[in-house]
Amino acid sequence: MDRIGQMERTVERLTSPGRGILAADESYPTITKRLSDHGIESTEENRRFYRSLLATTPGIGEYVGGIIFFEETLGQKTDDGELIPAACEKQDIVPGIKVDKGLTELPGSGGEKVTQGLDNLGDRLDGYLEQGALFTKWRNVYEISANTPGRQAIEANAEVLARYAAIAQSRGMVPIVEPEVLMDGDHDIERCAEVTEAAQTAVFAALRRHNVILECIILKPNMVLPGKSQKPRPAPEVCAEATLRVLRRTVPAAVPTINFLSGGQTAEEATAHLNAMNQSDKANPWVLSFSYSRALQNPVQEAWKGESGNKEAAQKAFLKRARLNSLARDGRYDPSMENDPA
Ligand code: 5MM
Repeated sequence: MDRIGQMERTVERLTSPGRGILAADESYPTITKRLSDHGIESTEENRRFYRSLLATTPGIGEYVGGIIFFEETLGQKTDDGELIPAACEKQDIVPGIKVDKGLTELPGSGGEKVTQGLDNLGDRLDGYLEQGALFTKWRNVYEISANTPGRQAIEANAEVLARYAAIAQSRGMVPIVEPEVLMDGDHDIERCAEVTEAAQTAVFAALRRHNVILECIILKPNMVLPGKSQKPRPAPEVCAEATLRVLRRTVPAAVPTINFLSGGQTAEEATAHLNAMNQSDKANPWVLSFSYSRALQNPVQEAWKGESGNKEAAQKAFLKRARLNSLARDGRYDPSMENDPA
């Protein structure tokens, strides 16, 4: 299969009915924080056990079409001695890989950040492909304050994101393009909309500049929400309409799918917001699905607690959360379903 055919096939698998993406690609500092929130130590064995538990959850392939991993996981094995990417394929789940190297200061910006990781990226991708990864992820971060993000940070981040996407596509790997406007702060929903629109506009201009094939990307944006400390929270329909308004203004119809990040929302909020978007009466040209990390994994870590005896309970919690988000992907979720047994 040629490069474009390979990417089309991957997009088809990732967008197949009822499915979304699990982000299990936390770098060492992030996974350490996530696990320690549940009293679990981040040892290599705990990370292997945990990510293998996710990938081998019986039946999870019905709701999850792809899992984004951190590079350590691609070489780790399940309890049955099978490489984790191979175990994913058995459930028809496409293995993916986070390829950015985190944030660094953007000189001249007064302290804003830009994502790094372009050096030797092509060579790294060749290795990940050999290990079974068929898609990639790169995340940009935009922090809202009275005067950030500035134009320099918006443009510099868009440029690296587009260069990454072009390199991934040169290897036949589908790039997840993730510009994340953070939820931290006390800004209102309109300010989030304004910044998200500016970031997306710059990203799509840069993708065009670098001849990225829009039909073979996955967009992973934030939802448009008020800052975390704003209370009370607006109704799901308000967030859904604000998010869709920005996306309709900025995202070409050629993009096949938009898989949202959860960004610190509770598991229930992230599901309700996705559901409200899929219930909107205006037609959208893209699939609207999920690529959550915390909103899928928090209940799993809560059930697991780092104890191997809790594996089955943890897998049940994962299956339940993934099923509810699968329903939300089709606008068929109702909060009363939260009380259904796992
Ligand atoms: C925003 O983070 C991404 C989505 O996760 P949430 O749904 O929890 O917002 C996530 O894929 C993130 O990129 C990974 O957890 C990796 O983070 P680090 O900071 O380790 O690169």
